[in-house]
Amino acid sequence: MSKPLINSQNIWNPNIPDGELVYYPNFLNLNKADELFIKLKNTIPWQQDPIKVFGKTYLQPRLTSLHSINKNEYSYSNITMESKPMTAELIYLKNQISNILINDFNTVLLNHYRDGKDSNGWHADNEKELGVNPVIGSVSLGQERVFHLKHKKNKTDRFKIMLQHGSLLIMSGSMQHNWLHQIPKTSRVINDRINLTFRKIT
Ligand SMILES: O=C(O)CCC(=O)C(=O)O
Repeated sequence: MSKPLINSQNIWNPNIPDGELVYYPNFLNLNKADELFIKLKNTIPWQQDPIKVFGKTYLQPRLTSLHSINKNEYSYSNITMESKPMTAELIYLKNQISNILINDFNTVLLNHYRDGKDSNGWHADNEKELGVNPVIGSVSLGQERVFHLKHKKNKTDRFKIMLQHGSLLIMSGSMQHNWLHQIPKTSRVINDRINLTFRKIT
């Protein structure tokens, strides 16, 4: 897996310490982003898994689906998900990411945030199946949501990115060791959003 090619004008690289992050706001053109949002929303077999928090079981505050080239299981937050096959749209997106980043992603985890009450709590993508310094390619479709990052040790190192429709965020290097990320709830009345995080699971 090589580093993102930082040769386009249309990127944002905040040069954060202890990790690498590059944001491509216009990764997809508007028509393609609209088309993919509708298609994925209507055809992905979304599920809502139970999670255990401090011994109590809740339903995860979003819908998810896991898809893989080679059949894999993936475990996080005490959930083990069985993967389903990649669809044409997921392969299209993986190939589009290859124009920016030569990658060997074999799995994609999709999240559907139905409204502002759906969220994704503070975590790092640091499961051992992802390897030591995982590269994560994260595509956003639909409603813009704020992506928060905070350094695990330096509590004042925090920042936010508004993840827009059709954008791509790439996290790499030691990012998952040193930083946590989240999509918090919002009390604003908002539309739904789909996020796809492409990963390599070994
Ligand atoms: O929805 C997002 O942008 C973040 C998703 C995420 O953090 C994850 O699936 O691990």
